[in-house]
Amino acid sequence: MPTPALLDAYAGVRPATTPVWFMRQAGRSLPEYRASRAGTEMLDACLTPELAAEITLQPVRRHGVDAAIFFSDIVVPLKLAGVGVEIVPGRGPVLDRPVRDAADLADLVAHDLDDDALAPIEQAVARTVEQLGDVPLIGFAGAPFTLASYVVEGGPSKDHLRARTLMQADPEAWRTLTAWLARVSGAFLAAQVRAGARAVQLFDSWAGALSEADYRASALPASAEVLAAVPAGVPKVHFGTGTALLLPAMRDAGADVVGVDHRLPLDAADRLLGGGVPLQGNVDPALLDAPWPVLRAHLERVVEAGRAAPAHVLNLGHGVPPTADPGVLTRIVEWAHTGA
Ligand code: 1CP
Repeated sequence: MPTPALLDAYAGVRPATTPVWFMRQAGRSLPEYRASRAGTEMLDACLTPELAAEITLQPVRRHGVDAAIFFSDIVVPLKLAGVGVEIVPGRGPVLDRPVRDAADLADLVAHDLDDDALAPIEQAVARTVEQLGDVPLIGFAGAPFTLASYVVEGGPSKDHLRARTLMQADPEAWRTLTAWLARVSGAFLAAQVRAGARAVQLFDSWAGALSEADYRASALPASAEVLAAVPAGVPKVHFGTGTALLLPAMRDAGADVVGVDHRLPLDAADRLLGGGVPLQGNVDPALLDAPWPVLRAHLERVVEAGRAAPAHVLNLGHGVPPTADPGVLTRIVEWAHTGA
């Protein structure tokens, strides 16, 4: 059987047609997702194997994308470790007990994630892979810095101020926190690979809030631990937003492929990386709502700039907005595969 185009591209071998998938391709942009989720809390859906598998498969059936990404969330390993966390509709992950002092931290890191607790993840991945045929499944996890932002703030934040304060003010507490997050995120990722995920992506969505020096000193080591939990031979993608200044450091954390948001043209990303690194990205999600000729011209520019890299996987610069027209996503896949 030939290697799927996605895996060739992740290995740095440019396939005949550009592989494409979308971050957050499963989710509220799809009516079938909204129907499947009706009456079920987000984290309950993630922990119900049949439902998680069904939702993972929906965008593959509908759009014909080159990869599935496992339907879950970056806070699922915390939930499985017994931490009080929920995903509040319209808001995002919210913790019962944000980590604000030494007692909060001691309470958090007393939780552990054993392999039994990961059973629903392995079951969901195994079910998904069975039904995917040759389409590869991408497993994912959140990077410790981005997770620490939720854990310290207690919920979504814009500037991640409290997390960045802790990082500087109490490096020892920060190391304890990020080492724990690396362990649970790494276990979550390794479980997905054991059950059949053929590539992984580490989301450090908010890493762009850091300077390169702070990233290298205080975020990279824990991210490297998560990536090191993935067996050799499984390609590792590393993604964040606003990371133009961090791309070489994110590669140095142990990534094989670097994801780029819409702010930086892919040829500039290739130059910053010194060449030789397969890239993923970076269609501006705002253009999904533009007239097709405008979007098509943007797609052409993205793919042209991506030729600077050894290989390129087309994706958005960040997740599919819930308001996106799914027909536009299908059209992007057709365009990537046929040029029409
Ligand atoms: O299709 C897919 O991409 C797989 C599913 C997936 C992934 C990869 C979900 C489902 N979440 C994630 C990762 C995730 N979760 C990230 C990293 C990627 C990114 O930056 O988008 C982050 C930061 C989260 C945290 C999170 N979960 C937020 C963001 C809040 C904020 O700080 O702005 C939100 C809104 C969620 C909820 C969530 N996760 C996933 C879905 C489909 C949803 C929406 C739930 C719903 O239907 O209401």
